[in-house]
Amino acid sequence: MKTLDFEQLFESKLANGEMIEPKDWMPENYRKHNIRQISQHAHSEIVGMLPEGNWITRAPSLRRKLVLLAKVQDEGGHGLYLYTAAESMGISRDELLDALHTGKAKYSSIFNYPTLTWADVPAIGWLVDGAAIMNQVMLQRTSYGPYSRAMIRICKEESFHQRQGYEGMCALAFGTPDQKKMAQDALNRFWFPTLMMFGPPDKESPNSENALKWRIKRETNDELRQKFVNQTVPQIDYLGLDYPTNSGIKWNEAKQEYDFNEPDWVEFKNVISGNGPCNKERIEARVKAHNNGAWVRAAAAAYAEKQKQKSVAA
Ligand code: BYC
Repeated sequence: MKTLDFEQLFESKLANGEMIEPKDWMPENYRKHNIRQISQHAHSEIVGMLPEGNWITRAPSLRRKLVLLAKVQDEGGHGLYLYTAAESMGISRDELLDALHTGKAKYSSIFNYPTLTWADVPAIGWLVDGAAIMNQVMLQRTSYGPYSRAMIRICKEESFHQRQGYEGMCALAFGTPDQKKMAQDALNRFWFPTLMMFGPPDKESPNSENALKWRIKRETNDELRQKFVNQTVPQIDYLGLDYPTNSGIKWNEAKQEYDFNEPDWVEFKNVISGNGPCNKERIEARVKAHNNGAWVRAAAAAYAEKQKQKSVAA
């Protein structure tokens, strides 16, 4: 087949809502776009383990410790599914991790903020996992098969994460006055960084046009941000917490949705350029974990080689 025929086949698959699979022909820019997004997503999962992992030893009860441990492990698993999906596009795990460790690849801005009190753990489950699901539900129908299938599995686990977070917020918000104060403080600090997770406003989002054309994304950054606010404000009301200062949250009767203030996009640009409160600390922790894990990778590779030799000999 000529390239033109391949291209027509690719376009017709997209038009018919069919998945693009690893062995299918695809435009080079489609491949690069997916590698960028899927790997950024994978990096977000494994860097996202750090701020919460920090609280495992200090969880207030055995039950909370078990749940948090399971959640953080799930995130490691999500990273693995996503790295594997990215690798199916012809890039190696080493190249992907090297890009993270040298600061070439991005990961979600949210994980460059510190977790200062225990209330930040349920707030992350509620808000951060809530925002992640809002985005990921659409990604279950993304056009690249391995990414779509990874997202279906991840979404199931993220739903559990979101619920455990909200349940933890209920325990604090309906607890003692000091616990309620902690919950309020966590909401105040995480509100705007969570809104940033959806990416810059549509008019300043260079990747959205191709992402929508290729059905990698099916909804825009602004559409998802609005959906998230509409879903989350009634949850704040139920908790009996105040809206964060300067959030501008107000019901708009005509539009049947909540108005809200945009986050500080200058702060966002700073954070994704490596200058957020915890960027340096996060990358240092990742590089240290990677170096400490060298012996595990070497042992796994030696075992795999031995198994291969055995099967050739048999
Ligand atoms: N943080 O053109 P745009 C999770 C970058 S966490 C950092 O709109 P796009 C979890 C963007 O990469 C959630 N960088 O880009 C939860 C681009 O730069 P490059 C992780 C960001 O790709 C709990 C530039 O800004 N989820 O799951 O169309 C615990 C312009 O943006 C951010 C995903 O990654 C950001 N917030 O849209 C543990 C979902 N926003 O690459 C883990 C998959 C934008 O051109 N990703 N940038 O240099 C996506 O859906 C999209 O990539 C985004 C951005 C909506 C994030």
